[in-house]
Amino acid sequence: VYGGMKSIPGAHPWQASLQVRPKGSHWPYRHTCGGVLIEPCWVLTAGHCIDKANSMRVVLGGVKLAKNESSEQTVDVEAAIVHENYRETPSAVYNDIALLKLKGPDGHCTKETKFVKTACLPNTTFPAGKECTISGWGSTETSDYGSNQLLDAKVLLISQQQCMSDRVYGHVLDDTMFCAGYLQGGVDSCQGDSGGPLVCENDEVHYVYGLVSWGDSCAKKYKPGVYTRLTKFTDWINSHIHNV
Ligand code: 4AZ
Repeated sequence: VYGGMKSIPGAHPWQASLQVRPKGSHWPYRHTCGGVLIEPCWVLTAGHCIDKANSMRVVLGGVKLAKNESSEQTVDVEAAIVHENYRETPSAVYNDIALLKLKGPDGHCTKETKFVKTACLPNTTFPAGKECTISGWGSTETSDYGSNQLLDAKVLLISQQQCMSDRVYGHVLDDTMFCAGYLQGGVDSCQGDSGGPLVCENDEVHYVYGLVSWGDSCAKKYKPGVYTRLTKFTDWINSHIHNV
C-alpha cells in the first residue's frame, strides 16, 4: 500500500496473507498476495494469485509477516477455484477472482476471534466518492519488496464514467471492475496487495466491495487502482461455497 499507515491489530480481521512455496519443498512459505475471509473455510483472492505449481497456505489474524503472533491462525489451502472466465491481457485482467477452500474438519477451518472474523459480501452498490479502506503487505513508496507490517489507507470510489475516460483507463475497463483511489495519485494498492480487500462500511457493517486486481503502476496520477467488483460475483461465490 502506497500512502498507508500501520494497521492496528484486529482492525482488518478478514485480511489474509496468501503464502506459497514450491510443492514438496521445505523452503519457507513466502507472502504472495492478500485474501479475504468470507466464511470460516473460504477465502477470496485474485485469480492472478493462483499458481498451481505451488503449495498454498493462508495466515489470518496477524499484522507482522516475519513474526509468529499468538493471534495468528495458519491454515493449508485444500483447493483453489479460479473463475472460469479469468483472463489476462496486456492491458487488463478480467474476472480476476478465485476462491480458496481451507483445510479443516467440517466447517472448522478457522475460529472466530477478536483478530479473525469474516467480512460480508455486498448486497448493494456504493456511490462514487464513498470512502473505503484498502489493506495489505504489498509494495510501498519506500519498498518494492513490500511491507513486513500490514498497512491500510482510505481510498475513494471513482465513477465508471471517470475511470473509462481516455486519460484514465479508457474502455479496457468493464463492469466487473471499478476504480478507487485518487486521480492526483499518492495513495494506492500495489503489487503484493493483490487479492486483498477493499472494504466499505455501511451502518457499522463491513462489506468487502472489491479485491485488489491491477493498475498502471502504483499511486501514479490518473492511474488509480482497479478492483474486482464483487457485486458482479456474489452468485458465483455463493454457488461454489454452498455446493462444493
Ligand atoms: C500488481 O502488480 C498490482 N495500483 C496490484 C495493484 C495495482 C497495481 C499493480 C494497483 O499486482
